Amino acid sequence: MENSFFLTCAKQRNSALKHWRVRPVAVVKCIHDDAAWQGWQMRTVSRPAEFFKRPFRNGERFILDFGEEFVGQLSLRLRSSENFNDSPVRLKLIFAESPVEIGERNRRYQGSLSRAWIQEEIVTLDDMPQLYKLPRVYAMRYLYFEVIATPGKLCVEEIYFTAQSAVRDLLPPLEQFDADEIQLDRAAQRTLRNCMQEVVLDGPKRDRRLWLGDLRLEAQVNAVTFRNFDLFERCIYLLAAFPHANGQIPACIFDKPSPYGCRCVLSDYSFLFSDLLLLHYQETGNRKLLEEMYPLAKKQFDLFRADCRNTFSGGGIPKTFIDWCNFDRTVAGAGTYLFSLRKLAAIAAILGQHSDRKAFEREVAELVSALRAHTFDPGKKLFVSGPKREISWASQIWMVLAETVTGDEAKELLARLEETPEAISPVTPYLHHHLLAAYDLAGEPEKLRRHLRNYWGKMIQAGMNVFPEVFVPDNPRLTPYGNDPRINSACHAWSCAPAYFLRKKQSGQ
Ligand code: RAM
Repeated sequence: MENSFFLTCAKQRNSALKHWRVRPVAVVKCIHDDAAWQGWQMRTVSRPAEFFKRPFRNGERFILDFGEEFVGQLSLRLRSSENFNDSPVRLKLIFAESPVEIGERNRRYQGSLSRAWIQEEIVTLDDMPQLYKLPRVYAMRYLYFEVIATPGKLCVEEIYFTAQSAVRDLLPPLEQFDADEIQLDRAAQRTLRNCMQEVVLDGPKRDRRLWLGDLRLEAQVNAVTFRNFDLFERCIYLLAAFPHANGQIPACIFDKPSPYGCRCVLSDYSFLFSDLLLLHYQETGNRKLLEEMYPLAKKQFDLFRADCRNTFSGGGIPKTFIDWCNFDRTVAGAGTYLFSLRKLAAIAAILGQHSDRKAFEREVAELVSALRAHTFDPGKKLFVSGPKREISWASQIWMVLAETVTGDEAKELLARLEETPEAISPVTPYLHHHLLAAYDLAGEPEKLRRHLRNYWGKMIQAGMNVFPEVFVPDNPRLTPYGNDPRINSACHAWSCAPAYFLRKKQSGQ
């Protein structure tokens, strides 16, 4: 049942968007190149001003590069070369975040999500000349433009994109940033900016939803960059407004045409709500919000307390996300519970709920000993998960974040991981963000910096100007959704870690 008070609070938060006009910076060609990321790269062939001096015939096509990714709407000012319009104009348009979406436009779609996410349109326009604004909002850097049919020849007088976001300008770099860090920071800010719409979207191309787990990482980056806390409060209220019948927060919210909760739940996201609240309180001092949300945050643990205890008897917490790959999530899931329970105890302390705080702290201590006793393999000196005693980066990362191991022990655990090639590696920047957080908490600033430069730096080297949903450097076509990388989201806000870790003061420094 929806909570109308929270919904009203959400609506009271400012969600106005800023709009600005951007124009193409180059005419480019899409070239197949095995050495390029996903097999495609764009090469500049001319400048738009010169290129548009000539008219276009039936079947002609071109690609425009807007220089960086934006989210917004496209406008076309068109006319036919002689004003004799004996038929409509028909165009095919493809809006692309990455070259692969244009390079493989004719390939049969093999993704497992709806192909309606692919940003392509057939547009038929009567009555030349005209200025036409496409009604849909797209996320794009590149525009593919094909003249399917035109009366006479088609003249392109103007093409522009009206970009939109809750924030517009990126912050200048910090003084100490070197050239690589400036690029990492800008791409991270741009990623978050593009996703900051009326709510914070996971990705502006796909799924265009407000996801709870994503929001927590985005809130960290917002705190060191745009500091638009109204938007984040709006998102917190929306998530809280649509609990499931058992009290669990939905994993995501659809905000249009009017907000509603998703049927899907992810228990790790539900626990992490407490960390999101704590950060928001620390940044804004909004105690009222913390008080309003406390019962809901607490409820998430009541729902899974018994499952978490079952971690030690062959069970575990159901439906956790952790990362996009196939692996045993039991230990990592318990880690998210424990990490978040510590945050809930901190909230209880702030709110003066002392008997709650004591109970949570007791539970934390019990869990730490049980996890160490039952899931730490003394021979391997690593945490092992599930009946097959799987070793994954996710388990170790969450055991460090949950402070099951601390100090030198945490450092050694993370170092040992690097020497364990069979450990299942992270797939998404979401889990890589948590690896950076684990390095930070363990007091390993050098490793943090190195990993940030290696992993996110490779995205920049691959030609990206925003950070994607999944990134495995030696598997460019990897997608969690079938077998078609065009469906991946190339601008995904859970990937904007660099701005946070470069701008925040690191522990141990
Ligand atoms: C996908 C999106 C989203 C994430 C969920 C679990 O739909 O990538 O960002 O939170 O999965």
